[in-house]
Amino acid sequence: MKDHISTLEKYLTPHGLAKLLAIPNRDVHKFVAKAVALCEPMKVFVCTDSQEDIDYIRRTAIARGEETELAIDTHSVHFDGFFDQARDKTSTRYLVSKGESLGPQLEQRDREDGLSHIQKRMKGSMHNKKMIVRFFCLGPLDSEFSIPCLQITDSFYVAHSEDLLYRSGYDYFKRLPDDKEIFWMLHSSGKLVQSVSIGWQKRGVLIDSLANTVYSYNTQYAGNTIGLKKPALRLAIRKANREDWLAEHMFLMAVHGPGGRKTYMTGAFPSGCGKTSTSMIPGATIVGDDLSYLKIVDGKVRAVNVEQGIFGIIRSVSKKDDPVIWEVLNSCEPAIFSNVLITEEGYPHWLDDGRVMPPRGVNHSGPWWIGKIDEHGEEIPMAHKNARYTVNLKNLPNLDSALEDPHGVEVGGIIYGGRDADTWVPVQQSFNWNHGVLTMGASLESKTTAATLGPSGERKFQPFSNLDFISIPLGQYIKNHLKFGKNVSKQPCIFAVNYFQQDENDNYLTEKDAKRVWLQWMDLRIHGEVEAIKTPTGNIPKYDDLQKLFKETLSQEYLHEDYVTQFTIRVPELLAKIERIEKIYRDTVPDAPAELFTLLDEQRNRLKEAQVSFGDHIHPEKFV
Ligand code: SPV
Ligand code: MN
Repeated sequence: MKDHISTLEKYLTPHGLAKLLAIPNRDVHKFVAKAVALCEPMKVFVCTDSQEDIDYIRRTAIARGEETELAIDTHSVHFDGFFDQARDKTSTRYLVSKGESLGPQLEQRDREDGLSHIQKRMKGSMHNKKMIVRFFCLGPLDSEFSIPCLQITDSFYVAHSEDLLYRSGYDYFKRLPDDKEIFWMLHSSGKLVQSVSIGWQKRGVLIDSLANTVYSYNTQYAGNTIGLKKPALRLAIRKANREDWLAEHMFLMAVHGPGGRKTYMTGAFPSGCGKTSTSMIPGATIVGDDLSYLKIVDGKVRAVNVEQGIFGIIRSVSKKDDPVIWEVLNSCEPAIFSNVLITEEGYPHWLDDGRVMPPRGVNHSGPWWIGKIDEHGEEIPMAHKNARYTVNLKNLPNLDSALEDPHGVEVGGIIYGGRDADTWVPVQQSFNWNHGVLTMGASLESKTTAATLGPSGERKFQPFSNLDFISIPLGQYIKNHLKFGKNVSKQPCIFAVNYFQQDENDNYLTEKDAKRVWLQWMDLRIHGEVEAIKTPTGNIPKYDDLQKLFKETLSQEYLHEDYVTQFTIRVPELLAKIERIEKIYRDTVPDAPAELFTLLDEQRNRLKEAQVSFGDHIHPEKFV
């Protein structure tokens, strides 16, 4: 104890130390003491919930050049290094004890070896820098969902982003009971040149689940560095596994149905597949766009948004398709833009924003002009495909009133969706909980996107849209979902959607705003107000119901021929998908539940029977 205090006295000012010691939890003092001894910062800033401290963070991010103010002075831009533009999956590893294995799906490293590697990488990493110590709460404050989280970073951009994204928790930490579990995050950007982290070849995100700690170094990209986002999700999945609840990569929103009723739905989509745009769709209200905790309370599933802001993909955000966020991003409400193009006049532009492309500006490659090429002779786009915006949810006019409800909201429906060119129909409902969990959640595939490093457009197994963050053996994770369903008296309905169906010429088969109709149909199904057609893979809408909903929701005519094309059951493609999924589970998931294989087999038999009667591509009304 004494040792920790003397270490802290060496690095903190008396004022900083007083702020830290006002939090009685000794583990907090210990963690900070270990971090300063390792990273050896020049100074330490302990951030409370006060406006003064929070303003200091933003001001310093700008003063140090980690962010630049834009024409609208509440807006700023941050650039990550050219090779540090997305989540790095291969450098993200779970530390495992000797003899432990999380299965072949997850990158792992021996714990002892990993911890000594961290010592090497982070030793002295904050020389000449200021360390920031911040306190947050994941989930609403003072709720059974709350998880306190301490973040240490040397990036004022990271600390500033977290202000917009998370609930400040300094006072909350002061009143924590001694035995409350805390998540711990330590981040250093490493060496900076012109405020950009240059050590990307030696970057890493190491997850030490045993100590509830995540270390991140030599990177600035938010997906690797914002401890409360994906690093904390990985720890939360372990915690949920121990405590029988679910930590998910899911939005949370309310669909507004007939008579003004609200039906809350969660949705799991891989990064870059329409999750954020669905969560803030016109006509609905948003609780969160990325992370949800789900618990069983009085036999019902209740959920909260882990966050209170959005770190959203800005590519394709346009006035026409995304009016809500467009307005927010063009208002004076605080926003951080990252890896966009900034014009000479100080305005952000991004890919597919529906405007004329500026001929020059500054982007993640430095000064940019049309035709600029990289070292391989490839043309550098005007902005990165994974460019982002960071805003607080309270600035959204369609924010749902339940964001801070400590009891969460009751979940009526759960949606799974991926970037799927040729198998699933635009919307279908599972026959029951287990069928949804196993043939939809556990069977999800999606094409890769710019949200992670590596090639885009490759079809990949993406169970529950959560594979990148699952920190327990996959079979165990699936069993937890089955058990969760068994323990609720009122199971939410499970749906699968597909916004990315394509024809043989790669044209998309559905318009972007059709999502609104699929959501309204799900609401009617949850309340038992429309019938459905039972196909081999799930229950699909009837044409008449969709025609009515297209008229009511979008004032559009919905052609019967479009319905037929979109809802055709593509048997060979669906059979091939079952083969792919089954093989992955048989070959690489030794603890997969037996029921998974049974349900996949039943689905295959239903598809084969239908094929015998109706052929390969089956008109949806053949199943009436
Ligand atoms: C995602 O990629 O799923 C995101 C952004 O939500 S990141 O912070 O990179 O995880
Ligand atoms: Mn995400």
